[in-house]
Amino acid sequence: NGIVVVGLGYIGLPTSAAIATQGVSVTGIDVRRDVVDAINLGKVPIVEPDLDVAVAGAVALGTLRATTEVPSADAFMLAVPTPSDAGKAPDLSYVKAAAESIAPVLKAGDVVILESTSPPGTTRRVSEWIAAARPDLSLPHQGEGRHDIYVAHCPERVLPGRIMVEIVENDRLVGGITRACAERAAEVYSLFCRGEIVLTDATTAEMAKLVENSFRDVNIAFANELAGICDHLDLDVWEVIDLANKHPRVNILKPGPGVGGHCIAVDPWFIVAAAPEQSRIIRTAREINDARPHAVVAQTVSLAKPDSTIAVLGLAFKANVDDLRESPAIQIVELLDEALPDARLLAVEPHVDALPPSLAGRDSVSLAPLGTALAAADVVLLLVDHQAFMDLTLADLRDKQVVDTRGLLKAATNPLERTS
Ligand code: SAJ
Repeated sequence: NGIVVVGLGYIGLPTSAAIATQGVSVTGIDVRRDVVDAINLGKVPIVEPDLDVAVAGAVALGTLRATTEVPSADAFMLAVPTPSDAGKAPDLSYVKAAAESIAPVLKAGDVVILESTSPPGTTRRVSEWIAAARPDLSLPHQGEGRHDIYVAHCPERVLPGRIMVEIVENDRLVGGITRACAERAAEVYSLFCRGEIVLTDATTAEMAKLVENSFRDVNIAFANELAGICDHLDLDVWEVIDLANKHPRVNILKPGPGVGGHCIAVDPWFIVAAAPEQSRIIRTAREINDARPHAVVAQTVSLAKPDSTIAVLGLAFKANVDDLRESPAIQIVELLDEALPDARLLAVEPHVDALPPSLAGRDSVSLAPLGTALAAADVVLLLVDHQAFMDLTLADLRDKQVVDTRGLLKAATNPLERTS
């Protein structure tokens, strides 16, 4: 009867394509008609390496189709957003709506899998929401032994930019409300995963996923704190980190202009919300990373004149993606425009052809090709280490003020040679 995937975004669409490529029939559901229509034409509304080929191939093969109406199936995967504002309770309304949208077509034996990153306890709530909509079915949270529907959490873990590789290769956690739930959900992943499939309970899987992203956030915060310390001590943070990382058990991440994207800057708050008293490092790391854009703006303002032309290299939240969601670069341009209203801001972002809404209405902000922006600029602010900027050197920018938040233009010589 096939698999239904609810939500055709950065996770749902690649997952649908990966399963459909194996010859299994997949129906993708999205509330957006334009997204559904594009996919049925074999087109992909997001930029992700190899996703376009996989979707076009599966649509041509006839194993992938998209629609707005949920059909009957054997397995249902929910891949919808779980937004959260700093420190506030996460918004589970999309998960609830997705659970309620599949409830009418569920039949005994079906498996329901929550892929969305979620606060501890959400998978049980999915089971409760389905039970409320379908009193004729027994659900696993009711704890009465055998149940009609199997409910599990299998958190997505793919890295944007490498999604099509990681969706197949990564190990997967499958957390069932009961063991039978985990076993049924694992069968679905064995259709397309080559990594290890590890069974656990639903709440442990929810927490493990949040811990993965919090681990990364805390480690990036450590690097960002070092950037502030080295700046204060007039040392090159990149050099300090390179040297410290020569120790066999030290592996410091890279400082940057802040932490963006939909996951790492959001998920730690789920833990803080669930255990506020206990989550001290996790909360502080979030605060350190959230403060970075302000530090970058202060440094740029200190180097610029009120009417400077500033080339801003990169708007995406990280290298080589087109995703501007929750990008610290966008926040930096907004803050700079407010701090220097007479400056001209030329944004260079090779992955998009229009400014995002929060920048589009601003007279002093425009998109420009790299060459044009560099020729016009007094100040160069490097925010994203895109491949397109890799050939730049400090020598190219010698007559300009430079703020390099990604260490791309770091001096090539040893400090001993620079001071002698
Ligand atoms: N960043 C730094 N310094 C670094 C590494 C990253 O400043 O050394 C910044 C990036 O520029 C970016 C942000 O952090 O703004 C996040 O980028 P990322 O590449 O670390 O992570 P995401 O958000 O693209 O994907 C993460 C991944 N999680 C982990 O690596 C633990 C991915 O595996 C998850 O599936 C994804 O979150 C998710 O959806 O949860």
